[in-house]
Amino acid sequence: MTKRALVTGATGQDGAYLCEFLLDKGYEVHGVKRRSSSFNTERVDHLYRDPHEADTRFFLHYGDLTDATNLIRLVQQVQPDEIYNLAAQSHVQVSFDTPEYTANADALGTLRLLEAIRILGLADTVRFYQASTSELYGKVQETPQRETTPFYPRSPYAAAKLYAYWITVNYREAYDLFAVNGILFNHESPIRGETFVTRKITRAVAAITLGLQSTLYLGNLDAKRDWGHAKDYVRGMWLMLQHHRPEDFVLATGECHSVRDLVELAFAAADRRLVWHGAGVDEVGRDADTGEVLVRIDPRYFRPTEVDLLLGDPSKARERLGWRAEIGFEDMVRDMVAHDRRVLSANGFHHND
Ligand code: NDP
Ligand code: GDR
Repeated sequence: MTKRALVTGATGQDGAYLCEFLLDKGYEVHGVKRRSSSFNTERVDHLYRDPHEADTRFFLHYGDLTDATNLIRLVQQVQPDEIYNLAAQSHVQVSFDTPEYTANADALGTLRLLEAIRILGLADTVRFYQASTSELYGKVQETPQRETTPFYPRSPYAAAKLYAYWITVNYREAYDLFAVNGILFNHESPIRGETFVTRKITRAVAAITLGLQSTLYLGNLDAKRDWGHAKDYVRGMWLMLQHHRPEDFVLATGECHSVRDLVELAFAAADRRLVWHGAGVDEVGRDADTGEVLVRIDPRYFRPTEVDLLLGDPSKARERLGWRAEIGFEDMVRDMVAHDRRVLSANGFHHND
């Protein structure tokens, strides 16, 4: 029997990798996309086939996590075996500007989807994955962070995701739903959104080295993250839903780097060596050979409350799921810079922060 998956957030970074992964496994995949005035399916266009063709296994449906009736109809129509809830307003800094919307989509959106499953009487048959996050640890209480580390959210995004985490646990306990939280540490790729710090840096390095941009403006260079590759992490999501019982898992590499390390590495991938001068908001990154200022600080990118350090302990996922991160940080950054150089050489550059 062909398995059927419903993926919210299918047009995002993880959604695109997950849909491809599930199609390769033989699934019929139903993605949810939002109505937009411009095309927003670029990341999954390569998966799409004309629905009139035989053997089509990838479908896109309009939907929104703020629209309960739409979600009920979609779950009813698709009758999925597995639901992956990846849709979210996923930008931490933006959540300080749009806290109510973020709570609506990320917290209540998760509840709406869980309720759709319950109302339709599918709690016995559906398996549900919730995209939880290392941002839950926020002001960290223990390092490295694992499944038992207490949460301390530091943004409207993290607070919304905290609700989503607990409502997922509650539906598992109250209704026996196979519902799990993947507590995923940062994961990136060449199709990462352009305003997250990794992709912002690799695009800027590409643009600077192609002569299309002069300076990269950043916020907190000292923040440290455990950065893995999205391709590895979507495999982990699937493994969680194949496990014999519903449990929450951390996915991480177990290694962390600062934003500063990332900038240096990205420039090195384009054969430019960076040296730092000054301190605080006056700190600059200069080209070691020419002295040209390539990186400056813009306090606009400082967050009202910051998460200083995230480092995950993926032992449980390794032991119980056989999962590990295979793509290393340096290879990933080099690949992202190379990708952005190819894209910008072909299409040019528009500024985006
Ligand atoms: P992206 O921002 O790339 O993708 C988010 C997706 O959600 C997009 O498809 C977006 O649509 C969609 N979306 C946003 N709001 C709504 C809404 N109201 N209704 C329906 N769809 C909506 O995120 P990622 O792929 O990086 O992350 C996937 C999930 O995992 C998110 O929930 C994120 O919070 C979480 N997460 C991500 C981590 C990471 O490091 N990447 C780590 C831990 C958790 P559109 O394309 O139209 O904008
Ligand atoms: P994060 O990712 O907040 O960890 O959330 P992001 O890449 O936005 O920030 C990482 C760190 O870099 C610092 N930083 C900057 N960040 C951005 N975006 N732009 C800058 O100019 C900049 N300068 C420094 C930030 O302050 C921060 O400390 C991501 C998202 O994918 C979430 O959805 C997910 O839940 C978590 O990862 C795990």
